[in-house]
Amino acid sequence: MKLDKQLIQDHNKKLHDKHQSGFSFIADRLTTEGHDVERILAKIAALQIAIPSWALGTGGTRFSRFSGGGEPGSLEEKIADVGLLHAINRSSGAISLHIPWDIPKDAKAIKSLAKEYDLVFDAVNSNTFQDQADQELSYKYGSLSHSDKAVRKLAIEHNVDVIKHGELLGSKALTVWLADGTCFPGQQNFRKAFQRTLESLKEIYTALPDDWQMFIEYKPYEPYFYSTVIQDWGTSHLLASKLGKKAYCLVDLGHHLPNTNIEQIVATLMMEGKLGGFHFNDSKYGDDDLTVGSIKPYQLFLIFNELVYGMEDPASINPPPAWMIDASHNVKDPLEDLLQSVEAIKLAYTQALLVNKEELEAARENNDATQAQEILQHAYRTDVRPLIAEARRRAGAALHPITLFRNLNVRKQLIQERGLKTVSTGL
Ligand code: LRH
Ligand code: MN
Repeated sequence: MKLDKQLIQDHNKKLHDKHQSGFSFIADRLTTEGHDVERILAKIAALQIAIPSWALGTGGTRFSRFSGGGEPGSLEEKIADVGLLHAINRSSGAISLHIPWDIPKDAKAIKSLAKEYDLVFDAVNSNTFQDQADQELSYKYGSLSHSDKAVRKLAIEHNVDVIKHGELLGSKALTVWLADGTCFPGQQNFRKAFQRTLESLKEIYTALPDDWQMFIEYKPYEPYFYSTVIQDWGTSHLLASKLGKKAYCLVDLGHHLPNTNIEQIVATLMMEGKLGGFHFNDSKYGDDDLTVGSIKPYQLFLIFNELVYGMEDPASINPPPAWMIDASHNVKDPLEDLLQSVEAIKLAYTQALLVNKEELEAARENNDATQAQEILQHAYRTDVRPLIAEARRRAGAALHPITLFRNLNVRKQLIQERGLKTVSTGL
């Protein structure tokens, strides 16, 4: 469904006065505090978040899945939905595909369709955590780490195949997440599993085009519940360091044991120049894949505080990270959930841009924890929503995405177009 720009202008006109007073209030305050509001607005607009192709339908758990209707039943419809999000917030200008869930039958046609919606393709994701219908050898006991060389070969060939699909679409990165692991003590030789995974990744690494990156995503558990071969940032960093300069670590916020200090991991990986990118989501307990910023918004701010520190550090050796969402929608409308997630990422980023880094460094050098918290939370407690809305308005997007999405009855229109029963490939 293509969104008529006039509908966005009409929406913004209705909200203009309320927005203008909120924006001039915060702009004046920040200018008084010495901030360059125009520089901040430019940085907000430049932050583009990639939308996962596997999270445009209703997610589910092993217990149930309650479809909301009007879901995209093809890659073309998925691109249309991401295009709709991008038209509404001009902040979702990329789509991250998962292979084989979203194999482009005609890559050229898919690439030009995405262009129509002003979308590019971010990292492509391989899948060696499911057996395909016609697959002879199973990934039940692993893929790149499997004890059987033939299974490892199959998984390597799949990843090389995914790179080829990505090249045809203009993608520049491969994300490798391995479910490989065990459910019981003694089930696997940890050393052999690591070595086999490294040897397999080396073969995939040689197939990477020169200007590509490989993102190694770690996860402590699920689908296996005793050990996971690539369980934490240290293992991912070890592999990325042994593979070479095109290999990086991918931080999925939901892939950390409770109370893990993720902002410290981000600072360390950035310091090492090995932070490749993110799968943004939020969680209360496990890999819950909830709306970004819905459970731990302060942690997200602290993560962006470390990111901004690294990105503004002239001596930083870390390339610009890949910004991607990885979520699953069990109770919210998938598109509303994604609009809220993009907003939460921009909120945390903008608040982090407001941190007075000189004063914070001075407080830290003086071991003044109280002053350090005052400085951090002054930025965190600043309502930056009018700034993000203004950046959207200037980009021709909606001042309030959720309000526009609902006023236009987008889901109702999608159900009329696609019906109630369409199922979207993915989680
Ligand atoms: C694993 C994961 C990985 C994807 C999958 C959809 O939990 O985060 O990034 O491949 O979700
Ligand atoms: Mn992920």
